Parts: sequence; structure tokens; C-alpha cells
Amino acid sequence: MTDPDAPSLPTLAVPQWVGAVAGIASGVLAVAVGMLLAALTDVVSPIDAVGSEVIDRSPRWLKEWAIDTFGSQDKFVLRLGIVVILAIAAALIGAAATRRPWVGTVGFLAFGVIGALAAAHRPGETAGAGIPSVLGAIVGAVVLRVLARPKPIEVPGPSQVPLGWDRRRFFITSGAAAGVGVMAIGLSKAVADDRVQAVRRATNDSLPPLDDPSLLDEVPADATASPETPYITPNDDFYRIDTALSFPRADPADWSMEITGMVDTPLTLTYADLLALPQEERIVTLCCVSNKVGGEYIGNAVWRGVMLRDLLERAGIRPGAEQVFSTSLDGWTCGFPVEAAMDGRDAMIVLGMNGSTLPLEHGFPARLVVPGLYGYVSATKWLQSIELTTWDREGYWVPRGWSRLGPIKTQSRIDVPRSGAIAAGRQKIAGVAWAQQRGIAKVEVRVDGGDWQEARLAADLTDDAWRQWVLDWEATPGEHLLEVRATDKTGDTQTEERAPVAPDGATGHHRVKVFVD
Ligand SMILES: Nc1nc2c(c(=O)[nH]1)N[C@H]1C(S)=C(S)[C@@H](COP(=O)(O)O)O[C@H]1N2
Ligand SMILES: [Mo]
Repeated sequence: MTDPDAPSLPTLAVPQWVGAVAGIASGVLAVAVGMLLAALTDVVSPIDAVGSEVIDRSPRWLKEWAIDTFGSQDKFVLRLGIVVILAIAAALIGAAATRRPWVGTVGFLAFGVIGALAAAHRPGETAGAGIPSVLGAIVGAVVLRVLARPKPIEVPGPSQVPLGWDRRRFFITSGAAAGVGVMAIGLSKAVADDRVQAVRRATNDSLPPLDDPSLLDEVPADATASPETPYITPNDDFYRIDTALSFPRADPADWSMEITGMVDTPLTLTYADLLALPQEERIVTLCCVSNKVGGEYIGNAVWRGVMLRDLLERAGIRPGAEQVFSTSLDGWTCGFPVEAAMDGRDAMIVLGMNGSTLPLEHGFPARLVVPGLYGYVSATKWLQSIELTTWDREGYWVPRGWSRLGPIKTQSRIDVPRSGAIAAGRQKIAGVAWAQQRGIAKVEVRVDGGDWQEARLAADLTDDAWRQWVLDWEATPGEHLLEVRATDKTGDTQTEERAPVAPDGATGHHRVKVFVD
């Protein structure tokens, strides 16, 4: 119907909200294209790359606040935050693009470049990891150009003044763009999950049988005194703390780790090499420095693997080496004193957990476990290298305000009863106490600030694991304050003084308020 000789259509004044809707729809598509291309080419997703950069750049107070407020949901909240920020930005860019189309293009490309820089900067990725993000942004920018200038309703006759823009058509095209985007995001998730499943499948049954029966079968029943807390924490219930938004991808067939730095003979060890070494099992309680008094970031497992000191002896530690500094496949680092590997404690390179291959979320193919040290200085998951070095190198958390040394502090926790109402009469007060490397000698409980009463301790299997305890209590109606303290085998009783988790672990007694009726 248009007259080929007519001058171009007068520009249509499109309301800005139309641009905002177009911006969001194009934004969804841009992110989706980025995620799908990343999944298909097996590089880090742009959203995860940005999220990881945010995590790495967060100050200590923010990390503590996030763990406090969101617990293990912290990563979900982070992703949600990124999506909300992107949606707002896309809406603003789209709105501005209705007046100045170049703003849309520049705005989308700017976000694409941010995603690309983040992806290329992630450990284990190359500059190519940025390509999906840029391509996504280009697609988004082109689609925005189209969507943000909806077609005018064509006017029959000579008048070139448009009657308005075609709303129906606009909503259909925007909806289609967003819909395709949502499907592509779903597909990218499926591709990424599939890859994780492939790694999980590769982990199945890859451990050769042990010479001796597994410790797991030898844990005496009387090691568990608490009716709530099993002595060995099942893998699925074991706390998980790490900075990883997606699992580092390691194929055990071509993964290897090295021992380098101040050693006479650097070693490279494949998964098969590690499996061929004498396998040992140890019960060790792993604890996070971010575990608050009474907190959940602690678990006890039977770890299986090889002794670190044997490998360090084989490599030959050079004089002057001060720190065992380890790096993970996802670029996380930590370090502990050389003595902690060589003083006789059972620092291990771990391949198995509670009778099965080390689960992906706990560090497959291999991780470190060092009895007596908090995880943040010692327990590197998805191990890539161990470097003997001086204190010049700083592990991930050190410049972020956490202490360089992280020996685990003596602590105890009441698991039963937890706060709330309980019935009057005979009740059990029970829980766990730990002082890895020193061992637990005594646990005492007091009610309403009265005399400390010694609890009965469960079987003592090792100084490196928690010990369960229980005390019978005649509960009388009313409100009561229960309190616990532990004494380690050196005779030190844990302090009542409250200290926050930062910089080197919380102190203070765990207290539980109960209502008896
Ligand atoms: N690669 C990597 N390893 C890591 C971490 C991490 O963020 N990345 N966190 C450490 C911390 S702070 C703790 S407490 C333990 C927790 O181990 P888990 O998740 O198996 O319980 O892992 C340690 N190893
Ligand atoms: Mo931790």
C-alpha cells in the first residue's frame, strides 16, 4: 500500500514502556543465546562467570552476611540478584532506545563485553569463553532494534501520518522473542546438567576395593549417643561450602595433579596413579571457619585416599619451604604450614568419602583433608596442584580478611533438644563436641546457669573426629537455658567468651532455650 516515492515514514512516537518491554524480551533472548552457546561449547555460562567474579570481589562482611542470611541458598540469591539487575538494565536500555536507537545497541554490547570479560577471566577459561556472551549481546541488540520500533498501522490513502503502532503485532513478536529465549535457557540447562551427569557417571565405582574392611563397617554403634546426629554424616547431608557456581569439569581419564614448587622432584599424578598408591582410610571431622556456635557447617566422614606426607617425601621438600599451597580447578587457593603435612597427622589427598567415590560437590576427582585445620586453609576440592612455597603466597580467603592460620577451635553443640517445646519428665540432652588433633576429654552441661554436670561420652574412635555425648535430664515445667562446654585432652576448656566467625573461628558456649510443659 505504501507509495514507493513517498518520503520515509514520519517517526512514530512509541511510548517508553514499549521500549522497556522490548528491552526485557531482547534481554532474555540475549542471555539465552549466551547461555546456550556457552553450554554447547562447554565454557562457563556468562551469568555464572559474572556471579563468580562478584563472589571473588566481595568483601568479607558481604560474604558473612550472605552466608548468615541465605545459608546454602546464597548462590541462588546471587543468581537471582544478577537476573533482576539485568532485567532492570534491559528495561531502561529498551526505554531509552525508543528515542535513541543507538543506546540500545551500545547498552546491550556493553553488557555483552562485561559478560565476555568475566568469562575469559575465569580460571581454566580462555578468551574464547567470552564469545557466547558477545554473540548473545549482538542477537539481543538486533532484536531490540526491531522490537523497539513497532510497525505503524498502515493507512489507506495518501496520508502518511500513521494511525498508531501495531500493538498486537508488538506483543506477539516480543512474546515470541522471550519465549524462544526461555526455551533456549531450558535447553542450555539440560546440556549443562547432562555434562555434570556424565562426570557423575564417570565417578561411579572407580575406586578399587580396599585391602581391609572399610572403617565405615567398623564404626561401633556406641559412637553415636545423640538420637539426632549420626556419628558419620551421610554424603547427602554433608554441608557444602565453596565459591563455585558450577562444578569444575574434570574427566578422570585426563585429569592429573601436580606437586611443584620448592621440591627436588616435581610430581605429576594421574587419577590412576593415585588409585595405584596404598589407600588409607581415616575418620576426620571437617569444619568450616564460618560455622557459628551451634552451627551446621560441620560433618564427620570416613575419608579414603593417600597420605600427603608420603608424596611430599617422594617429591623431597626443599629447605625454606614454609607453606603447602594448593589450587583447585576453579582457581580457588589455600595454604597451611608445611608442618601440618609432616608432623605425623593424617593429611590426605582424598579420593573417596564414606565408602563411595568422592562426590562431585565434595571435590571429585580429588581433594585435600587435613585434620585439625578449618576447610578454608586446607581442604581444597577439585584439586589441581600442590605447591611448596613460602608465606608470600596468600590463599583465597587471606586477602579477604581471614586469618592465615586456621587451627580448629574446641567446640561443642547441643543437638537435642533444639529450641522449642518439650515434655516434662526424663529427657536426653545430647550433641557433639570436637577438638580435632587434640581430642575430647570431657563435655559438661549446665541448666539455667547451675552447676556443670559431666555428660556421658560416646566411644572415642579418634582425636580427629567429633565425639558424641549425652546427659539425662529431669525436665521440669517452665523455660530453661541449656548450655554446653567441652574440654580437650590437653586439659583446655573451651572459652565462654563469644567471638564472631571472622577472622579465625567462633568461640563461646552453645546455648539452647527450651520450654517444658
Ligand atoms: N575448590 C574449593 N575448595 C574448597 C572451597 C572452595 O570454595 N573451593 N571451600 C573450602 C571450605 S571454606 C570448606 S569449609 C570446605 C568444605 O568442604 P565441603 O563442601 O566438602 O563440606 O571446602 C574447602 N575447599
Ligand atoms: Mo569454610
